[in-house]
Amino acid sequence: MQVMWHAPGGVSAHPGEQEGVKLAHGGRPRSRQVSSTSRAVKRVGVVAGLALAALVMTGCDARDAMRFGWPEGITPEAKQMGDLWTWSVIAALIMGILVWALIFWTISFHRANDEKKGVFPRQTAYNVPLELTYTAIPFIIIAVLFYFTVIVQNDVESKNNDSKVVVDVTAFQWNWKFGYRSVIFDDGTPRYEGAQPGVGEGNPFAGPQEREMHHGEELPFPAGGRDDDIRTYLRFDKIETIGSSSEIPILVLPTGKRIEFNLAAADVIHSFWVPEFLFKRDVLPFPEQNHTDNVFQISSIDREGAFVGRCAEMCGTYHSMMNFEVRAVSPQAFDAYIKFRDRNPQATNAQALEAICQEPKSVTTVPFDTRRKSDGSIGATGDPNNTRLASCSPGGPQ
Ligand SMILES: [Cu+2]
Repeated sequence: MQVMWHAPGGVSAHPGEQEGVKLAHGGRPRSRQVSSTSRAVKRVGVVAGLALAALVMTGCDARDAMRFGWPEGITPEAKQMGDLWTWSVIAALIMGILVWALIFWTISFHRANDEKKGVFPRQTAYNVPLELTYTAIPFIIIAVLFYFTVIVQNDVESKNNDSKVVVDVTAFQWNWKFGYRSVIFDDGTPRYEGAQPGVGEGNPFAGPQEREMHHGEELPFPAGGRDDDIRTYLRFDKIETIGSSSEIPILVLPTGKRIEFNLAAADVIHSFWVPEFLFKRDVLPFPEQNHTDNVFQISSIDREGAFVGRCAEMCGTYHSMMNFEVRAVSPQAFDAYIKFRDRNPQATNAQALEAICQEPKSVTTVPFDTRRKSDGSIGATGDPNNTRLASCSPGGPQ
């Protein structure tokens, strides 16, 4: 129903027709109004110019700027997601600019002036074509976004039996364990099978006694106080890399190969996140009972390098330091790495990395001090103003 103004006596009247309204508001001469409008337009121009200058002068190149804050993806799936994000933001910006333009057009060129002042504006309700148009357009926008989202999501979640490397990822408070379940070598030598039934040596999921020993006080036991023997979903492999308070676990992976990740948590819910994969997935204890899809694949890592990995689910005291590193190396170097570790079960991951001429320690993040009763200094020789562990060497060859 169209809203009408009614005079107290029941006689319909436009407010402007009532005496005194015009006088009460006064009014500026038309010339002054035009000059103030052009001033407003100029101001908008200056602000837009400054915003553009800020963008250009911050030193981002165009491709950085077009990612709108996202990291550069290093997998085909990440690139698809990055493109979806970029185009979604562009669509949102076009819509935003259109709306801003309409707002500024209205407030600049449809201000009350002497002629219009006090006159009830023309009403445009019940314009059926217009209403149908602005109902239909958002539906079309949603449908297009939905279509491309589903296409990309299906690709990101797709799995096949073609993985060349299968990795078991185990998250625990507050670190990571990576095991190689199977590897198909690049050089054609027989497939490596590394799965080990049962609890392997170096089990990081020790019972309450060991936890007490390490931390100086008993901690609440996670996973509902269940014992180790019930956590049969946990995977153990011959070659494993376990993070500790003095070493960041480095997950070595080959470039250009399909890789499968199997996720499981030993205690509470964590989340496996490599920002450059533009992907994270929750890591749950008892994944089957919790009805989670704990397996995902990437079709390849497109370049060599070190990429930080993080826990993205608030999982307790040291959640923020629960980091790891993905080290992408050439397929040949990866073959050599697996063979070295297979032949030298006592060797550390750092030694294996050195053996393939890789920086033995993480270069993207550093370990953390787990001691609760810290006096602020790291070890006897530590610098209280530098909280980094003395034993770690960030940086190194990139
Ligand atoms: Cu966590």
